[in-house]
This record gives sequence, structure tokens and C-alpha cells, in this order.
Amino acid sequence: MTNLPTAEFSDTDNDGTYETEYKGFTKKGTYQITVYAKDAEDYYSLPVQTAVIRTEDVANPRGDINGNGEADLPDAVTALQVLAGIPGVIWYDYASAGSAGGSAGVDVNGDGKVGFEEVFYIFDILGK
Ligand SMILES: [Ca+2]
Ligand SMILES: [Ca+2]
Ligand SMILES: [Ca+2]
Repeated sequence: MTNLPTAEFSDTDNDGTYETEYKGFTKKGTYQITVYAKDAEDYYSLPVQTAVIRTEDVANPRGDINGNGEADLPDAVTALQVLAGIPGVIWYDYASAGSAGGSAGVDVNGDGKVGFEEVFYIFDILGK
């Protein structure tokens, strides 16, 4: 199970509470989460299990190429990789999913592919 999404916890404000943010829980269903700690010598703690339950689908924003719930720089990087012929991870629903708050799909120009349109679109929203 090495291809599961992961999120690193960090304590940026040094108050002893480690936090993370993960926006990939977009589909209706139950997400099993395993949390564990690793120390500086690579020793792992016993895992703690928890779950997030989504009762409704959440629409992904336009341009969310990797399907993590946000359209941002990693999506542009994926688009550039694809254009350069480097394998990039494209969300399996990218070409067909409808986007948040609109009749248009997540696919920026509706051609079912990742191309320059998505790169320009993402850089455009990142610049705002
Ligand atoms: Ca903290
Ligand atoms: Ca994304
Ligand atoms: Ca497209």
C-alpha cells in the first residue's frame, strides 16, 4: 500500500500540537486514516486508526489535475510533466468530473486531456 496518499504533520508554531491539512476527501464514503510517528532514527510508533466520513461528494475545482481538491502549483507541475512526456499522475476522473460551482468540468477546456490550457489556467489563478 505504498501508493496511498500521505500527509506530513508539522508543528510550525511550536506549540507541541502537530497539524496537517489534506483536501483529498472529495468523494462520498468513509476514508480510513492511519497515523503513526517516526523518530529521527526511523523507528515507527504503533499506528493509530481513525476515519473521515463524507456524506456527500465535493466537487473539485476547475484545473484540479491530481484530484486532491485544490487547483494549485502541483497541478501545473503535473501538466508540464505531461507536456514534456514525463509520466505525471492525472486524476482518473479528470476528464469527466464536473467542477465546483459551474456547468464546466474540472478539465479546463473540456478536451479530456492535460495541456497548455491547464498550465495557463492554473498560473492565472495562482497569480490572483
Ligand atoms: Ca502547532
Ligand atoms: Ca490539485
Ligand atoms: Ca484539457
